[in-house]
Amino acid sequence: MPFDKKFSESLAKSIRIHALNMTSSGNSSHVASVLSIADILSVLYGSVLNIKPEKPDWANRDRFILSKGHAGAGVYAALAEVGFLPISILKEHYQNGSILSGHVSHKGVPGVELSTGSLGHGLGVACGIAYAAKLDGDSFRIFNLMSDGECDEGSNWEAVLFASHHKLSNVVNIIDYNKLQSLDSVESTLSLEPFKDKWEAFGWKTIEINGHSHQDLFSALNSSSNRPTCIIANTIKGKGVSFMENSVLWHYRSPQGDEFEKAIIEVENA
Ligand SMILES: Cc1ncc(C[n+]2csc(CCOP(=O)(O)OP(=O)(O)O)c2C)c(N)n1
Repeated sequence: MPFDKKFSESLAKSIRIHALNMTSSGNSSHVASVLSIADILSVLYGSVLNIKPEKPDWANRDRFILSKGHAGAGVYAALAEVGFLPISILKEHYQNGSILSGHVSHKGVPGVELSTGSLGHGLGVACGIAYAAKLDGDSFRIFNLMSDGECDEGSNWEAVLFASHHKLSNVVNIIDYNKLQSLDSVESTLSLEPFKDKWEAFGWKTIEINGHSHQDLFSALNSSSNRPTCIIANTIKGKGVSFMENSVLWHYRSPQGDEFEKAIIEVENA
């Protein structure tokens, strides 16, 4: 099926609007971290992942892991938009007793493969699933979405070696390269550059793209190789809301009152 860019961009807009509503009504953090990956989630859930909402545990489904689990609101929104969850449940996000916790949880939530939040674990699990799938002769793919700050965790680099050694061609790792962490820039915290060269040196096919271009994302996510693939997606933290873009303030701040209203209007009119 040809890629439907209009559908994909409209899905990303819905994810952004849900994320603003969820973080505002739950008074929770990480809205900018979700806005950063809304386009990536939209292309994955809307056009790439081979999944069946009516059969969330279907054995041959593609696996998706959100390793930057603090952006869980985005995954819940995407799952609701494609039919795994009722849209109405999103208003329970971050409320007492809700299954939709702030950091993404698989407990009772169809479509979520792994609970995350402690950074640095998604890629290792993805590579383990990929290795088992290869041994079993399974054909599904495993996608992991991690943050740039998360690359400071040493556990990832063990997984990177492992995937390359075992030629895990069924793994696609996407890095949300928004250049910001929670309190400062990536560059001043622990520099990653030359980033692409590092992944290449570890034996991964590495593609660098604009992480807000749906067409580029679709092409990169569908590219094949006999090696594991890493997609460095250049993104803007807070993308879509002018006063949240490239600002560390919005890692923890929750959109309330006028700020919430202004943010919704900007995303709706984009
Ligand atoms: C192991 C671990 N250490 C610290 C934290 C606290 N923490 C939450 S988000 C974050 C960093 C945010 O920056 P980044 O990982 O680049 O994510 P993004 O900017 O995409 O939100 C940190 C340190 C954590 N979740 N896990």
